Parts: sequence; C-alpha cells; structure tokens
Amino acid sequence: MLFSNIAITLLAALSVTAYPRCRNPKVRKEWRDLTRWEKKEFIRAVKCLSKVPASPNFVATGWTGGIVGVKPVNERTIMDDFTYAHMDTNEKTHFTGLFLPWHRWFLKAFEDRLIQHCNFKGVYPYWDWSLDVADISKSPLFDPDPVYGLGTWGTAANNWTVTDGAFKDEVRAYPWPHVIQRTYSPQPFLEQVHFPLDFADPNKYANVTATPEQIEYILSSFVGDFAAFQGYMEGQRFQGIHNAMHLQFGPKSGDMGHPSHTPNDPIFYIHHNTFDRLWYLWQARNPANAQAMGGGTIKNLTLFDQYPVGLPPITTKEMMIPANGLTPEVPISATMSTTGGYHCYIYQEPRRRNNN
Ligand SMILES: *[C@@H]1O[C@H](CO)[C@@H](O)[C@H](O)[C@H]1NC(C)=O
Ligand SMILES: *[C@@H]1O[C@H](CO)[C@@H](O)[C@H](O)[C@H]1NC(C)=O
Ligand SMILES: *[C@@H]1O[C@H](CO)[C@@H](O)[C@H](O)[C@H]1NC(C)=O
Ligand SMILES: [Cu+2]
Repeated sequence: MLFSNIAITLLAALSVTAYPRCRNPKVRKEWRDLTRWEKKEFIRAVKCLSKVPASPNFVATGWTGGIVGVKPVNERTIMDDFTYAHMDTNEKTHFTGLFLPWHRWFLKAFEDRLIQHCNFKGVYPYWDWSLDVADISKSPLFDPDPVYGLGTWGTAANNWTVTDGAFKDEVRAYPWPHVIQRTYSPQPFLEQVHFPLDFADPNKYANVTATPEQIEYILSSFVGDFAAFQGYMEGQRFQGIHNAMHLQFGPKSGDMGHPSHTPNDPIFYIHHNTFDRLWYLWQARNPANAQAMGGGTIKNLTLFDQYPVGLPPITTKEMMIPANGLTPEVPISATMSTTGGYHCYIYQEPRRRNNN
C-alpha cells in the first residue's frame, strides 16, 4: 500500500517532467540570416499549410465574445484554425500572465504542423526589429520577390491587400474570406480603433519602442519580476513595444494590426518569435528570471493603468495552456524553458546588419 502510494507519487512527478531530453536544439535565426533556400523553404511550408484541410478535432473555448463562429470544416484550413485559436482564447491570453507562455506554445504548435503536414525542413525565423528602426519600411523583411519575399503593403485603392511577394494570393477564412491585408503606419497610435482608453501619446512613433537601447533596457531590468517585464513591453496606455510592433502594420486595415486575427499574416509568426526571443534572453540574463512567472489571469483593458498584465487571481506555472485541440494541453511549466524537453530550440544572435 505504502509502496504503491510512493509509486503513484513518483509517476505523478514524472508525468510533469516526462518530456524527451533536448539534445540537439533547433536553431531559430534572424530572417536576414536565412539562406535563400531557407527563406524559400519557410515560405513553401507556410503556403502548403494554408492548403491543408482543417482538423475536425478543433474545438473553440468560447472565451472571447463578439467573434464569428467556427466555420464549417470545409471552409477553413489548418492555418485558419491557428488564427481562430488566437481569436477564441484572446481574452485570457493577452494582457495576462498567459501571454508569453501561450505564444511560446502556439509558435511551437505551428512549427510542428509545418513539419507534420508539409515536411518542413528549414529554419524557423524571427525578425529583430531593432536592426530596422531607422526605417522599418526598408526592412529586408518586406521583399516583393515572388519566391523569397514576404511582400510589401497594399494601397487604399485595393483595400490594403498584399499584391506582391510570395503570399500575394493567400486567402484566409476569418473573420471573413479575404486575401492578407497589410499597411505601414509609422505613427499607428494616431488611429485609435481597438483600445478602450485614449493613448497617452498619440503621436508616438512605433520604432522608438524597439531601438537597441530599449531592447537592452528591457533585458537588463525587472530582475525576477515577470509581471513588470511583460508590463513594460505592454507599455504605458498600451503603447509599448508589443502593440507598437503590431499596430504599425495597420491598426485599421491590416491583419497584423488586428489584435484578434493577426496570425492571418505569416509575418505574425516571425514577429512573435521575436517576443519569445526577448523572454528567452531575459530568462537567460539572470538566474532569478529563468523560472519567474506572474501577472494576473483576468484581462480588463479599462483597468489597464492599474493592471497592465491582468487582474488577480495570479498566473501560476501549474495552470494549463488552452490548446483548442491543436495539441494535447500542457501546463505553463512545460514552456518555461526552450530546452526543457517539451521545447527544444535556441535563438541564434543576428549576424547581419540591415543593409545586406
Ligand atoms: C523612427 O522613424 C521616423 C520616421 O520614419 C524617423 O524619422 C526616426 O528617425 C526613427 N527613429 C529612430 C530611433 O530611428
Ligand atoms: C476592406 O477591409 C476592411 C477590413 O480591413 C473590411 O472591413 C472591408 O469590408 C473591406 N472592404 C471591401 C470593399 O472589401
Ligand atoms: C472591467 O472593470 C470595470 C471596472 O471594475 C468593469 O466595470 C468592467 O465590467 C470590467 N470589464 C470586463 C471586460 O471585465
Ligand atoms: Cu497574440
């Protein structure tokens, strides 16, 4: 009896940590450090996933009101299921402590699907905005090449539809069927459409949040204080690096600038790897950061000034990450390390500067 209790306790302990050892972490690289083949391979795999039929196992949590319902399975793809998971869990996975763990899980789930369905053999890219702050519009990310490029921007005349680059004909199902839309707004806070409080500094340029000095400040501050770290990235009145880097792609008419269906634009994945990398670098900067978790669990943007990372109850590592049936559910603890076994990757520092 005693023995079996011990065995059960041991098994329970094992089940929390029973991920394969991470022996050969994959390496995520800055977009401009990818070879031409690697750029092409990433684009190929994403375009392939955009044609893979949706999964009948997809389930909505219903956590976020006011969004369209799940479309019939023959009207959506796996790519759309990822977008819908972001729309559907939005109320609990943004402006709360779940934000960084959920996105770390989401980015891996997406990469796993690229591998599973599309035999992806390339490199998962991130985009270091700080290399491009002098003029984001000239970033090598926005390349019109039909095979190697992620494309540029639409125009008012075509309702901001992306008409160049490899993704120019990509249709997404949510919230209505449309080709990817993207604009460039260096002062995105002049257009207020998504937030319940006035911005503190409507004229603010997005790029000032992502300078090398700002990144270094973020990484070297808030020792051991996860909520303060994330809170700073949300910024005063939502004007920190997180929103700034999203909204600069069109607060009104861009997929990337929309807080709900932003993953429609493949740039979302490249760009969110960058937030994940900031967390990874911050975790590595000080032993007190590595296992730090915190923030609240209830998003309330009208109380943003007091609770930029959500109201209590507090976020703990035992909490489960909602998975929408895209993967089995794991606790936040599984996502605390990128080499803990559930995850197995590292980020390579950028090797090239802007003008390559
Ligand atoms: C931010 O962008 C503006 C407009 O493109 C530019 O004038 C400014 O120099 C940039 N700021 C930095 C810090 O590079
Ligand atoms: C243009 O795009 C917006 C959203 O970005 C959408 O609400 C609107 O219906 C579109 N208009 C047309 C004419 O397609
Ligand atoms: C946010 O908090 C305010 C003030 O307590 C409350 O009136 C409102 O209903 C809350 N909103 C949400 C979405 O919980
Ligand atoms: Cu998000």
